[in-house]
Amino acid sequence: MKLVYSPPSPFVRKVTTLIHHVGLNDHIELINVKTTALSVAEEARAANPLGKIPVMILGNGKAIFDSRVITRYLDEFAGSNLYPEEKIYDILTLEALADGIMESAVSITHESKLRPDNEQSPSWMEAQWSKVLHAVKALDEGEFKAMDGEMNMGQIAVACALGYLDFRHDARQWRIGHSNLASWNVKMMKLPALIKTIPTD
Ligand SMILES: N[C@@H](CCC(=O)N[C@@H](CS)C(=O)NCC(=O)O)C(=O)O
Repeated sequence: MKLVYSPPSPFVRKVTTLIHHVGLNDHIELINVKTTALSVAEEARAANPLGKIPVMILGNGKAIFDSRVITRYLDEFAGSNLYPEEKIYDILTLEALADGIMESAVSITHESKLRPDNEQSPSWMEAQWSKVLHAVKALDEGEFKAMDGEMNMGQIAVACALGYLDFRHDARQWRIGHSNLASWNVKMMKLPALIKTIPTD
């Protein structure tokens, strides 16, 4: 199997964390690409018409995406039970929330890094940050049951989303007023697979 990826992407990090966590490293060849909406990497476009990463190419040449599809596939492949049936909708909802944080945070990054100054919209960026803060507040207030108990893919996704906030939007200080979530994150960050996948440029 091959994974078309890039270490700074939080969506990619969900997949690479799972790969390390379940010990699949030796089974997956990593293809590191630089890709953006304005300059799509050939390898990403060849495997995914949307040109987005992560995308995984299976042994039979078939490509699967996006991150949620890949993590479910690998969880089943490894038998790691990160999506236990009895909690499946809680876990998928938590993962969707984490992915939503990533989408908003990545869109702020793109607005500020890819667009020229005169095309940037501060009100758009603040609206996206407001989504991040609402999600962070709900997580801090314990609204999502799947945050507790046995390690699951929703929890890994939240840790990757928070890691991306630290990586690209540190100055916005998401921890202020969210001490429960900050403490939860400290505990999660003891997971070796999350330490191995801390994002870098
Ligand atoms: N919903 C997708 C989102 C993937 C995504 O947006 N990836 C970004 C990198 S963080 C990307 O490939 N951007 C390049 C582009 O938009 O063409 C997933 O969960 O995999």
